[in-house]
Amino acid sequence: MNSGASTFVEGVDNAFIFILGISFFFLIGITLVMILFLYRYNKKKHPKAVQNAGSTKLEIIWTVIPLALVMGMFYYGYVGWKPMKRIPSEGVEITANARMWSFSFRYDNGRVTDKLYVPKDTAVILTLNAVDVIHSLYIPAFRVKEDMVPGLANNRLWFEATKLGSYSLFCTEYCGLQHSYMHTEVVVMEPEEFWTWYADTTGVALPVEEGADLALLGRQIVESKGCLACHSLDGSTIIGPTFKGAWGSNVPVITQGQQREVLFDYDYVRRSIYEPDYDIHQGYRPGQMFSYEGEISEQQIELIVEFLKSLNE
Ligand code: HEC
Ligand SMILES: [Cu+2]
Repeated sequence: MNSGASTFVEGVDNAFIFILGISFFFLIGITLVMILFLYRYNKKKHPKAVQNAGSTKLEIIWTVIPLALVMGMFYYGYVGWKPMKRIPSEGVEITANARMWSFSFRYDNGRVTDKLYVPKDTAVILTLNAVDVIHSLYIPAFRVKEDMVPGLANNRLWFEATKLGSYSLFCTEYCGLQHSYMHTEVVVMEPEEFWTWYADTTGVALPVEEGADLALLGRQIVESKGCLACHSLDGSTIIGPTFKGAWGSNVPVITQGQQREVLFDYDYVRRSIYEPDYDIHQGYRPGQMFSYEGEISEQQIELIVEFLKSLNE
């Protein structure tokens, strides 16, 4: 286990070990007593059964001891849980967005990332949103987990990381076919390093070097945003239409109840990403794809378009 990766680890692990210890004690204890009784009270040694009726002393013992044990469990559980619910008034605020099937994280200065970057030894307060269905954000190493419910306002989770490194972050609420694709990382950085990274707004606009392979950059966006969970590149239909050969084709769509054909061009792609339900590709259901407004920038759309074009080559 990643011992001590956040301030909650000790509290949660204490409760866990306490309960596990009691369970083991009874597992072994009861098994031993059972074996002992098998031996002691078998028919040869103890041919005549005896009926014992009523014993106040025994009743008190088997009430008081279990009560003490469960109160002990409650105590450790409560002590570990309380600080999680006491969200500090100051900290780094980040909005976590979940959708089928990817996470994205938005910082106050407009940076949007697929991995969660946080400073060490600093309170981090996540506001949890879900666009489509219920997801749940889980960081096992930090011992935090909270459901992400569409429409639930001010749903927050906080933690303070205490060790540098990368840790798994994943969705722990079965949210559809590709639920298992919903995993990413939390990267814990030294505070100075974090603030340098944060202030570096070149990250808001992607640095595209001259001569860079635009189609490849577009492909990386499409992969990291989870588009390929619904759109195939090989002509097959997953949940949405395939991207193969789509560029430049005439798409049969339904727009506000009217059948029409539109050219699969830049404007169509842009509108499909920002307003997916404006045109519905015939044969597909609306309400499957959710708007990426605020999550995918205009510049990223240009790169996605380069990638889609490249599929025709
Ligand atoms: C949850 C599944 C899902 C995800 C994820 C998804 N889409 Fe879609 N997408 C659909 C469905 C279903 C349609 C067809 C219905 C419609 O036209 O709105 C569609 C339609 C489209 C279209 C129009 C295609 C056509 O042939 O008419 C484009 C372009 C598109 N999506 C791009 C993207 C991009 C880019 C991403 C990732 C940023 C993405 N989609 C993520 C389900 C998804
Ligand atoms: Cu999920």
